[in-house]
Amino acid sequence: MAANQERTFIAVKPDGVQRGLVGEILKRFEQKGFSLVAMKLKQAPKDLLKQHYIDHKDRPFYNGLVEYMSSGPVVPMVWEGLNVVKTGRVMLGETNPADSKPGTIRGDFGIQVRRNIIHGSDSVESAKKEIALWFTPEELCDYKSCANDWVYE
Ligand code: IDP
Ligand code: MG
Repeated sequence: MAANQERTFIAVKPDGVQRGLVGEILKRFEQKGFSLVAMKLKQAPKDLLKQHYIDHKDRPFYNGLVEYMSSGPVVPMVWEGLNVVKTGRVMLGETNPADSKPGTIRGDFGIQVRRNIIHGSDSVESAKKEIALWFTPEELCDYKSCANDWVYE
């Protein structure tokens, strides 16, 4: 896999969808230069959300997190580009919006950790797992963005 074909899983959470932030979030990833590989609007079943957050199953906030994530539709997406996992996390900000700098998505649009607008994979390995959990292989579009010739040297 070429380095600039790294992929990450990003999802606008129910609060981000309800607050009309889908376009703003798409805009930030597009303007950065990353390529959109897949996207949908989905009312996620609880089983899927429990699996998505399985690493947190023993945390006190696990059940509340699954309730929050199932409280409305989410917008799961796959983005591609050089270091997109790490850079995506920087663009999101810290887990708690209160600790997130202005200029980040959580820093600009959120206040509380339980309403932090957006999910992003924390490693290439978890990105692979999350993409496989939320999308079928047919839903992932393989194409080269014409902008890549200008985004990368
Ligand atoms: P991340 O989303 O920045 O990767 P994680 O630690 O993986 O953060 O936690 C997953 C999600 O669980 C967070 O995005 C947030 O929605 C929720 N969460 C994390 N910590 C807390 C907490 O202390 N109380 C309530 N919810 C939390
Ligand atoms: Mg996480």
